[in-house]
Amino acid sequence: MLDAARLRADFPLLQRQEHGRRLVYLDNAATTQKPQAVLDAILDYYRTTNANVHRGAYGLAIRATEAYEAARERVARFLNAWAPEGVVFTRGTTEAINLVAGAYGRANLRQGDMVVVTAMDHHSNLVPWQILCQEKGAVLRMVEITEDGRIDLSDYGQALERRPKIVAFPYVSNSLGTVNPAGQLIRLAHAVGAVVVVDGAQSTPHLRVDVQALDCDFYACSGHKMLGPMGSGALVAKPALLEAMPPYHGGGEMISKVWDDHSTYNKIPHKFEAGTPNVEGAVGLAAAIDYLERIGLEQIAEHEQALAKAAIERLSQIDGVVVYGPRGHRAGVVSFTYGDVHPHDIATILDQDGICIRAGHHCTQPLMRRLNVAATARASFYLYNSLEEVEALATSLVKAGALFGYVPA
Ligand code: C6P
Repeated sequence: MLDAARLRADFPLLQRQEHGRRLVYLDNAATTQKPQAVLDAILDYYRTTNANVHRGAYGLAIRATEAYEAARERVARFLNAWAPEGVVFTRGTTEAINLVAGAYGRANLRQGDMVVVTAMDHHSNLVPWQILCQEKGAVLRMVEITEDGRIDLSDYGQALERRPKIVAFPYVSNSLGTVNPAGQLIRLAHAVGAVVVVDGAQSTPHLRVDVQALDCDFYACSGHKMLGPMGSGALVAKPALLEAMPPYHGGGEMISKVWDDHSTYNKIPHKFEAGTPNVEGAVGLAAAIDYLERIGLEQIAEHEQALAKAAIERLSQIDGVVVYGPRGHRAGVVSFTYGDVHPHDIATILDQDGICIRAGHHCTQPLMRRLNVAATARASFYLYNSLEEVEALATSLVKAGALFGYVPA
């Protein structure tokens, strides 16, 4: 396992206390904390390089543009993108998926066509497709999940028989921790001619991802879930698809020539980056990637899997606790309920012990309905978490249960 105590020292916020207690931050699927290296990169950018990009003819603006484009190349290398031009900076996964639905989907979907999503999709990979299908008179088909929280491959196969135009799924579920067999799902979807959109919000921070090996068509990710700044993220796409797509937002930077009544558009990726971009976000994201790669994505994945395994074992020993999602191979996300104690009460009580977990539907309401719960409590781990923190979670949870009359087994 990683030396979590040593890594923790890199994160200024984790040196703080909550309610007079050592901070145990277990809400990494929502957002991660930021290492000093990322904070330094952002500050350094503003101290030495800040100017608007792609516009100025002076040295400072040229250096700002270089920093921004170097960040794009860093993201491209990290995910083995087809080309840097295939990396569009966005505010995160949500905006990336909306871009695909709004630009590719609007141009290519016709009445009666089908879009396939799954019952474990985050609202960000569901609502944009709902809006698109409603607008186009297209059919939205939701693939079911199995009892143990995996995509039901037989239902997936049946959905593909209708030859959908677009298939969208999460590589890793934010509510269940399921790591979906992305390569297989993509191959099957391509075999029926579908374009595949992978929601990489929870895979990019935690697994080694190679989009060319996956051979997806669009891949969306969020910088803030991988040690980077809020409001940073990317859509990674096959350049030919981006070339053929109409723009998403109109404005400065995305144009080539503008006449009174029409415009021609810039080359990719700028065609999809209207307005002044989040340069600080891109620079910070590149620094976050440097940090992650120094540790190694394989090592991070292994570390989190060990924490999740320990958490599942430990929480399952507590009478009344139900842990959701697959056993065996999964990501560092552990969703659970404790008898009839409301997950929000669990989170509030744990907070008093300095432990931050998320409670709610995690933006996966269709999934919650299938689990027959309104909400779950969720602990999600990252490279700075430790087995001691898993133990602290369990101890605090038992204390919370006791307040509601539950006695540990
Ligand atoms: N999930 C969570 O606590 P944004 O907000 O655009 O960075 O990411 C959206 C998103 C899309 N897909 C998946 C699988 C996600 O997990 C998320 C964000 C957070 O689980 C906030 S709801």
